[in-house]
Amino acid sequence: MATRREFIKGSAAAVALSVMGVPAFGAQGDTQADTWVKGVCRYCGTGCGVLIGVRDGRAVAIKGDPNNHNQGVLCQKGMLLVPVIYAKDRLVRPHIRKNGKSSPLEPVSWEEAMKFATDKFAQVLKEDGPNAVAYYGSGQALTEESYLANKIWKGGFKSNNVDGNPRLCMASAVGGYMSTFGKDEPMGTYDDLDNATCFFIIGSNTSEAHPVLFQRIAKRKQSSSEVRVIVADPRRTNTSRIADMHLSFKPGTDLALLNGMAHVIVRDEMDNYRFHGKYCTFQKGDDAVTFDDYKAFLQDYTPEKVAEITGLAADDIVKVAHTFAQSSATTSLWCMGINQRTRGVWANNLIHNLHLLTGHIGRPGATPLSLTGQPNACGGVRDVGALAHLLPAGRVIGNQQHRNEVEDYWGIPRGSIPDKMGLHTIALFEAMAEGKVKAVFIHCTNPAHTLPHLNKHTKGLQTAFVVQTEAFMSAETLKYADVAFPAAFWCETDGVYGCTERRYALTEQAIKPQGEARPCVNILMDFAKRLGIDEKFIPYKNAEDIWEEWRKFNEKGPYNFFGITRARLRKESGIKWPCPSETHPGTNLRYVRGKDPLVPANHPDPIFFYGKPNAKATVFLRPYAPPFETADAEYPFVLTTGRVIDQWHSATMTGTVPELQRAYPTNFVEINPEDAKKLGIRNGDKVELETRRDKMVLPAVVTDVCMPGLVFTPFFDKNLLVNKLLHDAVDAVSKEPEYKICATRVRKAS
Ligand code: MGD
Ligand code: MGD
Ligand code: SF4
Repeated sequence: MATRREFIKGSAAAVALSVMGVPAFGAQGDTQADTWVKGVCRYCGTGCGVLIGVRDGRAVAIKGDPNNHNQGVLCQKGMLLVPVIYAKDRLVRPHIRKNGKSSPLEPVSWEEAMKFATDKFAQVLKEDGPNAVAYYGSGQALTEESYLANKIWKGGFKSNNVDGNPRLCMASAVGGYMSTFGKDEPMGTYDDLDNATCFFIIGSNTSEAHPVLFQRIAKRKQSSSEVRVIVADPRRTNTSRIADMHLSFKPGTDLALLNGMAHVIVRDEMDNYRFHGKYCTFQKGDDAVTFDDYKAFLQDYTPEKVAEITGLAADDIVKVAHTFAQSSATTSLWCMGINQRTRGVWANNLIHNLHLLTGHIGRPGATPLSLTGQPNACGGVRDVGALAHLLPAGRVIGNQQHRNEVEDYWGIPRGSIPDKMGLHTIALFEAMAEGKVKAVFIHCTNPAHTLPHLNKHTKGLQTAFVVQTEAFMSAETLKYADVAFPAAFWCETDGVYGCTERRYALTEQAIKPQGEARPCVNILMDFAKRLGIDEKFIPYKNAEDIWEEWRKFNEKGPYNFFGITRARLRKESGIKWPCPSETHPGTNLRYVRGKDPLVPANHPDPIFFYGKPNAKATVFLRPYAPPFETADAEYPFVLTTGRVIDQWHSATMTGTVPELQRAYPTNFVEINPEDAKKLGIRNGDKVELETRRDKMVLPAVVTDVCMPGLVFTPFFDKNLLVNKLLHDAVDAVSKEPEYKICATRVRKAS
């Protein structure tokens, strides 16, 4: 077996080839297409524009959209999307399990499947009430689907049990933006990557998870000797290849590092007093404090103390803080290494703190920019509020005025939306196991593979009645489904995706759905109407009607994208909100006078944090706290999990493409050569990982990507469900699980 380093070199070459070498107008497949239909890549939150070549009603080719932000460039996953549509294991007929969980899934007609599903839901709604039903959705669903499901559940069934996989992914970033700036979503965009002189990349393996953005960062680095790249990740990933400084520190100690950087910046007077003095307040818990209190708090984070906690050299902490502060424009990028943590929201706050302290914000190249994982977690779930505590456009369940605004817009009596938050993901699956939630509608996600602590949470799927929309037979969750509805896949239907940079873009229908598959908005509407939801409440003929309603919802308020009409989306390759009118070009620099249309032109200050009642962003005093599990004498290693470039989550899609599957055929465990030597493990040996939850044997990849004491495994392989090993402790605020850190034993398997 190739070492991880060799893998990475191979992947790096693949990235270079597929990302850098592919000419902007190159295409994969048969280029003799009759028509080219505009869309967005099905995979990551980079949101690359694509053109799908169609001939005789079949998708035959794909190329990057030269007019979208990716300028015609795609990575290998994007380039290999077309064959996924025609994979042999596409789910193309409705199925039901007639006699309970142990009976087989059998193909039936749509009518029989719908009746079976809605009879059970009707029974549960009648006998157990709205809190006994739930919707579990996805940042991969189209915006219209998530908006519709949210409306049906919260306004129709009167159940706030609406959650989804963004809870596992971006919830901590949402918590960070909401608490620091008062509103969700980044203020920066990808244009900042072309202007930054310092990149602070923390907890993101950009090269494997957002390859086209990585290429843009690499290009920027090559363009000027002034540009510095700092990568803070316990693993020496492919991303660190372009780093001037790679900080490999003890997993879970980011809070100390970030406070340490703030300490140095303030101590060495590299903070921008004019900026934070004017635009910020300081807060400890719920209490307002002063800048001097903050300085006193930072005394606990001298470089020497932080070095002890993190394992870094004190000098490196000073150097990194100076580089961050002294560059002319610093962009921070982060992803799951920060979010999937029991202190994920705090870690997000501390990244924002660094920008607010130094004034690296609101200028081209100077911004905190969280990278979104899924193609539509931003637009589809965060913006439409399809989570248990949210309502559309930044409103929250807990606020009566917000509920009333939504009720009025939806034309339902005030008091219809329950005032109590629904169940967040982990609580939802627990409630399913306890029999409190009796029926769940799972849409475009595969929780039986991707939830943490799987042995515990699959009990919920085993106990509750499960209706699932799916596109591929290999999805692990189908093993628990009572009803499987075949979903029209990417480019078999139309809808909007919203990516990392607040850009909404349309994926148009290019071909007919395979077999009997149907667009999920049709499935949801049929389902709801059979359950008595009034036609007038969901009066849509198609996804476009839903978009119209949603666009108009946002005519006023801080999420304004009234100007993003379907007609514009058809013509333009994505538009970034705020965008209040049909002639507005979209916004790059949010909260900036003269750039953001929501900042009045005559506002006295150049920056206006209008998300906050006092128009000031908050610098939070957040102390270091260790992760939920740390290595100890009994379980002496830290296990972390994550992505590889060629596989997507549970691999139902990428696993069908031989070129991608061959690159990473199975999960494996990365282990440092020092540790391997001590344990007598060689490359390719079978290694047993044992945590407090379960144990599992995986092939070893001996490599210095992991620091000593740390092991890494990807999670795509359904034959080795590594999520059985993980705990399900969540962030106190965002309720996002700490996938990134648990304690484990490591031994050579006999
Ligand atoms: P991960 O591999 O999950 O990817 O994108 P990323 O977050 O970039 O984790 C990133 C890094 O966090 C890892 O390199 C890991 O070593 C590091 N890390 C672990 N513990 C710590 C820690 O304590 N501190 C810090 N600072 N870092 C730590 C995820 C993104 O990728 C997401 S959310 C989705 S949904 C998409 N999924 C996806 C995919 O499945 N496959 C591919 N190829 N691309 C994808 N893109 C998106
Ligand atoms: P996917 O494989 O993307 O993973 O977790 P999931 O969302 O569960 O599941 C998408 C499902 O939708 C697949 O079954 C696919 O076949 C199906 N599908 C594809 N296209 C369509 C369609 O058009 N319509 C419908 N209805 N279905 C479709 C992702 C989750 O994983 C995320 S987002 C994160 S950030 C977490 N990260 C993470 C981690 O870092 N480590 C570990 N160990 N586990 C993790 N799990 C989480
Ligand atoms: Fe698709 Fe992400 Fe690759 Fe772009 S970078 S082509 S969105 S997988």
